Amino acid sequence: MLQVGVIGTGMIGQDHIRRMTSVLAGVRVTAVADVDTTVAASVGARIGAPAFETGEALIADPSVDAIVVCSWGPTHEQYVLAAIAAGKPVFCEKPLATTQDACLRILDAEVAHGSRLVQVGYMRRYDDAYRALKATLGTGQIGAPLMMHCAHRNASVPGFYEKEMAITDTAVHEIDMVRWMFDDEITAVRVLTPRRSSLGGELQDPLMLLFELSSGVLVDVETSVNIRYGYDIRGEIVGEEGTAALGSLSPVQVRKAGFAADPVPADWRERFLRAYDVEFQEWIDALRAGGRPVGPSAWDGYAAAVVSDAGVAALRSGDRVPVVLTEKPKLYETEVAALA
Ligand code: NAD
Ligand code: ISE
Repeated sequence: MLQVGVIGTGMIGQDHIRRMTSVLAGVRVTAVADVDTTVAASVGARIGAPAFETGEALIADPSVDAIVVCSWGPTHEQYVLAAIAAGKPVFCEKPLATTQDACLRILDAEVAHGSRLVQVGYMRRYDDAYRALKATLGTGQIGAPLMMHCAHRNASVPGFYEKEMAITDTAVHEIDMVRWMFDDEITAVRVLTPRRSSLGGELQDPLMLLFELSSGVLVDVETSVNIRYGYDIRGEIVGEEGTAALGSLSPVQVRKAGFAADPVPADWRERFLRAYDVEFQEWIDALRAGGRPVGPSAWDGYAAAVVSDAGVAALRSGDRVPVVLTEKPKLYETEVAALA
């Protein structure tokens, strides 16, 4: 049984605790921590796990074999570094850290440790629809890929959400997905700002991002975070001989009064429910089998942060901003993600 401590017991922390306590096999949540100690105490009481005063105390506790970090992005670095220093595996929700310099410090610490400990929560790699899209691309039936059109739509976002977050918090999922989908790196980013939706108040929403890949493939991503009608994730690859797109997720379509309707999920919890389950079960199984994570690595977290930083620079300047990655440490060449 893998004994897990969860740092950050907000929305996604509670959702991951629910899946680790009621859905998945081979895992037990043995500790929780949150800067909001009242929330941590109440979540801990619900599952019979102690709430620690600090994340560092949780990481050091012998009842914790592995750590899940679900606190706010700017706090990820300190907990991931503390987990590496303790030699314990750590699953960190996205983003790995909020700056590329912080990600580099994590890479350095993991490389110094000598083997992988870190996995980043880029769950689209575990989604049935994205996996089927990647498999279809791999068969060659649509020919060589030329472009991909993506949309990332949220019904609404909290008041503290700022325009850069459409890149660093939202489109960062497409950044990781695209690198994985095409086994390629993004080499430059442009960001266009269409007419502003009145539903987002002062927020510059939507945005249109354009990624260039080293193969020449172009990917456009629309982020609309006040779309109201639901949580809608779209993706279509255009190949030389055909196209392939994420399909409808609903097993039922209602036809009534002259309309045919597919339900749209309310939020990420509903849309990626199964992807999160598969992501965590594979993480748990990998740790129990060999002690090392095999999913999205600290390198993937770093690469996403560099592209995301370039996106923010492109948004501010209106220019095309090149993406420059540091040399990939050997550790991430040899410990290849099993999900390639
Ligand atoms: P949230 O605000 O609901 O929860 C975050 C929790 O972290 C809060 O309870 C807060 O008190 C706690 N926290 C803040 N600083 C802390 C610190 N220093 N130490 C311990 N706890 C601290 O936010 P959320 O929506 O659950 O998001 C949390 C993380 O998960 C973010 O990094 C976010 O990007 C990520 N996330 C990922 C997905 C996904 O689809 N993979 C979806 C939502 C959120
Ligand atoms: C949130 O943090 C997520 O990761 C969701 O998947 C994304 O759709 C949303 O825009 C983010 O705020």
